[in-house]
Amino acid sequence: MHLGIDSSTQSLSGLVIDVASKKILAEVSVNFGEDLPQFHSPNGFLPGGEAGEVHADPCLWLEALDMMLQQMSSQVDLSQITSIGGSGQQHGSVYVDGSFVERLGALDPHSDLVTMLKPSFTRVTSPIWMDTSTAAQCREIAAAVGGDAEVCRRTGSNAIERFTGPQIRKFWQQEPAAYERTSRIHLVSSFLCSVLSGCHAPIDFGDGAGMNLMNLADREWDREMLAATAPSLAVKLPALSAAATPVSMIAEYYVVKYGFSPSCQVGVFTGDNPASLVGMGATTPGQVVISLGTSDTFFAGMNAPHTDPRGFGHVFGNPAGGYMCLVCFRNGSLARESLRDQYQLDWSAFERSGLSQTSPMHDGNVMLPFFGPEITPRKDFSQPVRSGTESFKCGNNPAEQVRALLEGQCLNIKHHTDWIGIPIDRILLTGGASRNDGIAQVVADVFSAPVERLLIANSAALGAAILASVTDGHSMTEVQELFCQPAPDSRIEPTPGLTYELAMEKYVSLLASV
Ligand code: ADP
Ligand code: XUL
Repeated sequence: MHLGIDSSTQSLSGLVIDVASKKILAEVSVNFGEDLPQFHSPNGFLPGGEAGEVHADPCLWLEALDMMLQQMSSQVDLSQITSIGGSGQQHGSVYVDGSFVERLGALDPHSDLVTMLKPSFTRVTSPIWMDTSTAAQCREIAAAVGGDAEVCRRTGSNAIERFTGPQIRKFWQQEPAAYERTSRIHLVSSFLCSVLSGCHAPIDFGDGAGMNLMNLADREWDREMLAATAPSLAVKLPALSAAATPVSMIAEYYVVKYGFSPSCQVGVFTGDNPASLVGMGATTPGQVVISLGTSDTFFAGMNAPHTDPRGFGHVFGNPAGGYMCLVCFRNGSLARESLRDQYQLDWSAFERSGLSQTSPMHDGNVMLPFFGPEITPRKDFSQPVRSGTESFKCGNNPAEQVRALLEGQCLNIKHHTDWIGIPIDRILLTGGASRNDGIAQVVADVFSAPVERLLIANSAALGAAILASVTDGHSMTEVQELFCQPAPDSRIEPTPGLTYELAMEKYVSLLASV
């Protein structure tokens, strides 16, 4: 049996798989807001941050880990777990002093993780991926190494506000003494892996690439990026390693407290998106995942580490080897909800029945589908831009607006992921809006590729459990075949003979005109 742990923005979940019986044996989730109200973080972070700062209390993640394991121990016999894998929200960082590793080596099963580890934090709160407070540091880092294109060439992404390097630079600038006292800077993933294994764990190539510090081609810390970020950084960073590489046996604390076997192995954790790629069964290039959540995210496996010439996309290490791309679109469900509410519609207007009132590329109408600032492309939109018939431009017919919004969103994703250069065989759709067959049909049509949805919703935790099985010697592909199955009747084929080439030309020229 293998345990996968995913520590995401709003919850920490555990999922147990059994390869022999091909079954998911247990799933437990601790919701940070509901289950741990004492941390005053209803959405997993501390509200009220100023100037774009979004931080979380790292003690919250420790308490959630204890709570999840406690609940899990009443559902499964944890002595049967042979290995643990994991993932964490990307980019977030945890800062500890030299006492951390001694404390890890002496965890007392009669106490709890927060009480024992809290004194070692040198930065009381952890910046997370929603933080946008480091624009100045991004500019400074890029200038020091020769511009954003050079940062992207080295690390796979331009200098990005939420990425860990700019966050570390800000900490060094604002709290130099606390930075000095910091002996190790972990990501959320490597922090939790350390806490379970009782020693400093490495950062994997997937999550490490989300820091603007790792050289993508060498898979080592990039000396110039480190020098441009903060002094003496090399000695404060964990080692880099492939995800699922064995780190150590689980610490005795968990053996005594929760009944784990002393021989249970802990493997190197990764980021939630690389873990999702594994859990969706989409690690092989040619398959792509589109997640239609609060924002929309596109990610896919890639062989070579070529980067986005427009500078919007990111390249990370793929836990299966090679690379993966990730592109985020801010106006995802938020834009679909804005349009729905503006016209007082419900989701049925976005279903096939609603869309059947119009035809694809209806009257040649095109919409830039942005209700607020967008990151891909980076532009401060405040409302959609429309081109087409007068009636459409006036926003008259709700059915026309819904179709143009969905087509515009898909055209925008397709256009901004064209640099990946891999023909798409299959699209795996996930996230809250993926259950909508109308939206799924538009995705299939615009991309001219079949769309499938998977049986399991928590793909990061499943990916973490699959990585745990790899730590224990299983083949990733074989375990993916057992667990990453499409839901029955979930496949949607592109409409025969339909092509969006002309619509794409119109979309790109409308985008260029604003
Ligand atoms: P996140 O994980 O980013 O918080 P989810 O993946 O859970 O978000 O997606 C939530 C969103 O899914 C909601 O905000 C809502 O807009 C959208 N959604 C839910 N049901 C439907 C539906 N039937 N059709 C379209 N969108 C939907
Ligand atoms: C990716 C990103 C988020 C976080 C949280 O770059 O910032 O997807 O990983 O899920």
